[in-house]
Amino acid sequence: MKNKFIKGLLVSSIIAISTQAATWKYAIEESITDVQGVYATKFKEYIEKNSDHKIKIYPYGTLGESVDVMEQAQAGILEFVDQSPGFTGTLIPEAQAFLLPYVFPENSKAIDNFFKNSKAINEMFPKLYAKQGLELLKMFPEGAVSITTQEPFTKPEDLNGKKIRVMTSPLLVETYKEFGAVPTPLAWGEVYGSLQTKIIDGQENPMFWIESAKLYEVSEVITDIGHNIFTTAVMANKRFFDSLSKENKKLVKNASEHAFNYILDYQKSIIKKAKEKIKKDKPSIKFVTLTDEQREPFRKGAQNVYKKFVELTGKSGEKILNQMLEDLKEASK
Ligand code: 6CS
Repeated sequence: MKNKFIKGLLVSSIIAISTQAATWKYAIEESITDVQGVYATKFKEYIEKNSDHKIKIYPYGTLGESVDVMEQAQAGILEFVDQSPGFTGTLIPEAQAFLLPYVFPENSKAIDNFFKNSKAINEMFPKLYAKQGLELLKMFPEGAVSITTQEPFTKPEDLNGKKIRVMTSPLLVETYKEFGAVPTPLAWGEVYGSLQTKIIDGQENPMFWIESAKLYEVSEVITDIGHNIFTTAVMANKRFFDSLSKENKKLVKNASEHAFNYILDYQKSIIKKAKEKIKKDKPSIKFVTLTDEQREPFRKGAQNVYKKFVELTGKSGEKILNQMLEDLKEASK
């Protein structure tokens, strides 16, 4: 009788602990008004509306560079983290599949379908992230990647000798070598200053970020060669996620879905405004879109980057890339 009573007491206190209101820490690589910040805010709103838990968002600059923040998430100091494959590539080489040039279509409906339904994202990548102590919750697009430079370019030879900053991914280094440039991997915090002091000549990023981080102030030309869509990923510390009750796991999944559905349209809606703001602030800026014909040599170079990806990631990378290509075909139907 006494044993039963103690057992009951134990069970109810375990339930009480696992359902206790908590404050979960969530770090992003951008400011609160940027795409990752808007996603995190939607996630927070859902969690706080549907539970007693609270979310504290840590924007870029509060906890260190992206790589430092990831270490904190893996160690369980942070419960949630947003990190883009451009940085995760050193930890999970296969994540660099999202950086491969000319893999994504330019059709935005197809891109949405892909991020919603991709088997690679929803079934294969979570296993790879889990091996690094991370529960992959969502991957989402932040817009087409443009290249900023000091001078116009229309072919790879024009980029010869030009130092183009990339995120710290070996695959992005290979990409820009194929594009004719001198790839220069740098942490985000060094980009504006390096452009200003002319240590580098250019960099690549989506339009909203070129505007919000004021990269256009230290660039003369913004060129679209249609080579990539900026992808990011939100994950939870796996030990933390696994320790959650069934309801809390569901809460986190639902909050992710809620934020994801919002962000797909949101990230599209800000591109035009960003471009207009840049033009207004710096009328001398040149926007260039390469024609299909002009893109051809860049597409050709991309073939070697695919080979390099398989070299870097082996059978596992090849398998996931093939699945991604199949998912993209399906998404474009
Ligand atoms: O280029 C970068 O490093 C940054 N770009 C974006 C769009 N988000 C965060 C990242 O650190």
